[in-house]
Amino acid sequence: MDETQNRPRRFKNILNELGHRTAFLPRVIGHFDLDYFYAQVEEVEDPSLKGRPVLVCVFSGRTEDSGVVSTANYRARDFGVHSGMPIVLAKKKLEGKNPAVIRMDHEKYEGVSARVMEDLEGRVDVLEPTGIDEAFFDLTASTRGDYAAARRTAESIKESILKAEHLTCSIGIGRSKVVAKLGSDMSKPEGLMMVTADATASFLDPIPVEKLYGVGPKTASVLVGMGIGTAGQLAKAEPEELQRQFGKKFGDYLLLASSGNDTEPVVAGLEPTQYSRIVTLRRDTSDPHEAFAQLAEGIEYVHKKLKSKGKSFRTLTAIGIYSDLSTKTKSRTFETPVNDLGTIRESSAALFEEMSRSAEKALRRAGVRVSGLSGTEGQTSLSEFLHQVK
Ligand code: DCP
Ligand code: CA
Ligand code: CA
Repeated sequence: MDETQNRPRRFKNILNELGHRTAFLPRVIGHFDLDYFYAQVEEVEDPSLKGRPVLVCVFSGRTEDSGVVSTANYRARDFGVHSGMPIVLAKKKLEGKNPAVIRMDHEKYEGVSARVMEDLEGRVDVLEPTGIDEAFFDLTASTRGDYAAARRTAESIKESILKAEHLTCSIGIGRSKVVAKLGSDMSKPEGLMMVTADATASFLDPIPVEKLYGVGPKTASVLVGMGIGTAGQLAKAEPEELQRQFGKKFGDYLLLASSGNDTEPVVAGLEPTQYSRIVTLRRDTSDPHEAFAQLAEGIEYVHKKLKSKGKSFRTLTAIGIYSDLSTKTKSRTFETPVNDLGTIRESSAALFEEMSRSAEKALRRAGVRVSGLSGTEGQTSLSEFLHQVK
């Protein structure tokens, strides 16, 4: 068995303390991403879905089918269905194909995500989650820069997630975050792609610029306008010209990224994917107004949190915990990210009102949660900036 598996925490701490020694080793960076995440979780829960096209959807509630596809399994993607597509259109594409249309259950996916991240955390040197189903990780210290050892660790991660959660994932390994992310993207599904240091330049050469981590559609179209379509061409661009177009920080990043020399470290810690506050009511009540009034502070807390982190959200959830301790939630997803106090107040009041109509029991606790976070004002660091471009 490879020494990086089930490594005792004490050994890991020693490795971390010796971190500075890794400066002499070639970096071994990984990127992990679960395959068709929400839809795969639904397949695991209901095996009868296997083989059918599966759509996980966010219903807006206006008409029976209004809303969008959150994600689809690969069977559905074969017919041209993708994330963000209106449900009506997706159903049209799957006419006669017996699709399963499932309501998104964010709570459930968050739970699976938390367990997966915890497992990963124990198998790598440093874990940096960057979304509900993905993370960067560093294996430089534990593999001492050896890619064969890194492959064994990646395989053990895949096996473990498959065994514990019955989920498949894709992993990319390379000498930088950009290379690792390309590896997991390109090897999907159930993939494992290793790009050794020597192979990096030839690997990157033909890659279209829009596939590079941190390069959004806007940046890509500016680059293409400059006659730069591939990573190979970008790596040969004039630094001054890139700096003029994109500013020094991002211009320099583009040059490094395109040659696999981006130096962004893997930074430990969970990027919160949501903020929430639940309060216990002074007495159990069936009156949504009485409950909501006591949630004012919780709402202000969530709003302050968003402001201080410079984040907006797309999904607002009202949480009700009843006298028998059962939980009920009601969510609303906005077309574009929002973060103002008025919207949070009004929308959560409406959600509580709605929730109370179908509840038989009295509320004991009430809460509000915002999720689907994205950055808003003035990015503070490059890594934060890159996290938003996924
Ligand atoms: N998601 C969403 N709306 C989007 C994109 C994604 O709600 N426009 C959700 C559903 C996905 C999850 O986030 O399951 C992870 O997103 P990914 O981009 O990683 O896509 P998938 O995991 O679904 O598919 P893939 O196998 O391509 O990674
Ligand atoms: Ca995924
Ligand atoms: Ca992802």
